[in-house]
Amino acid sequence: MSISDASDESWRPPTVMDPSTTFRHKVRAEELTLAITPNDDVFVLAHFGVPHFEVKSWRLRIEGLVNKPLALTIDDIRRFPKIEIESFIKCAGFPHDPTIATRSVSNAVWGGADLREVLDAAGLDPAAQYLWASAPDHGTYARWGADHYRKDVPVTRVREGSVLLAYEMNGAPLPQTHGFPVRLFIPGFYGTNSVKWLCRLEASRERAPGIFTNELYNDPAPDGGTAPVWQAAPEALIVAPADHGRVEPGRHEIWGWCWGDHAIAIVEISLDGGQSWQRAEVEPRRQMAWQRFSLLADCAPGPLTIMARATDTRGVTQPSRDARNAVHGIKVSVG
Ligand SMILES: Nc1nc2c(c(=O)[nH]1)N[C@H]1C(S)=C(S)[C@@H](COP(=O)(O)O)O[C@H]1N2
Ligand SMILES: [Mo]
Repeated sequence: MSISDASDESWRPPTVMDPSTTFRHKVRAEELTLAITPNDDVFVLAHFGVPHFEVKSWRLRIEGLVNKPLALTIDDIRRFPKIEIESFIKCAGFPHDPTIATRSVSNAVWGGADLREVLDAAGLDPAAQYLWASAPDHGTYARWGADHYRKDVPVTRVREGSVLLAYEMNGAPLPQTHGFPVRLFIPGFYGTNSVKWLCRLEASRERAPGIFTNELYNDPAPDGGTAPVWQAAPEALIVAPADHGRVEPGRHEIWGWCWGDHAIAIVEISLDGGQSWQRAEVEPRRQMAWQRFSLLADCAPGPLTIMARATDTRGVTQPSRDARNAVHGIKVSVG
């Protein structure tokens, strides 16, 4: 039987979905006070719910355009040199609507094997352009249904390095909800691409078929077609003061986190609904981590709207509205 035969179930272990409906977890922006998000606070998004299977029946299969197909156990993966990358993870938001900003973001240290090395061991065919990454979770999400979760990543990104077969988050084994035992982790790409509960990587000349690559997570492109939701756009999130909170009149530190596939060079803060902007301090980026920005500002009594706007090292700035990375604004009352 061909490995690409859809009826071949051998690529995945017997799986039970629990819960078997969309599972989300998220803390409020003002709770993201630590540079490294504690594991319990890292947001969770699982379209179909959370799959459970026995690790002893789990393998990561690497096949398709490779000279030496592999079926790796967790111990096999741990034998590759372990690398650790501090990186933000940012959800793209609604898979079918790029105009809504959902602002689910966290920052963690991801530990695992560099996929580039694992592909070298499998003898990746130079003709391969994409890696199809599949997981056994299945069911329905909103009005869509699928019998597995599959994304693809360009081989060029994997060759740049630091794309992980991740088995640790902040030094601990991956929690079940975050993809135990192994997930793909692609620093700089939107979270949707970092396939959890990874079971299969297929090297191909073509992009992967399926709703998560063809229908969902595709943005309208200028040429009238669509573009895959891969690299994360620049964005800033205000942590303090808390949205809808109250502060005393006087000087306050306005601060938060900013991130993007490219490092953030500038964050500007507006205290007047976007009419005027002041430059905040932005800390330099460590690896692919989010960066802290801050500004000391005088807050006079009354209602106050605070906005933060990031610009990356290429000069790309956040749109003011109708985008997944639209400028974040909060309202506080001073007095
Ligand atoms: N197998 C699988 N991987 C998945 C998903 C999923 O539903 N199933 N959701 C994706 C989405 S949309 C996001 S934003 C990230 C979230 O990762 P986290 O839950 O560890 O924060 O996982 C991605 N990987
Ligand atoms: Mo997401």
